[in-house]
Amino acid sequence: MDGSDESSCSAGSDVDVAEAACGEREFMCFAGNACIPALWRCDGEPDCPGGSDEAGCEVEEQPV
Ligand SMILES: [Ca+2]
Repeated sequence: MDGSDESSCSAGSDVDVAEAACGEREFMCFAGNACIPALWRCDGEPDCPGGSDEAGCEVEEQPV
């Protein structure tokens, strides 16, 4: 390794993240890099791959 594998990673990450991230009113799924409207989070229906939009909710988890 001569560090060349890192050359395109860290530089300008702030801009890249902002560009790739979801909007302020959107929630980014943990899997699939998918964005869903924030209102869809914790609405009781899985919208993200794997249902990660429901997994991070602070509401009571359903037993089943
Ligand atoms: Ca949902």
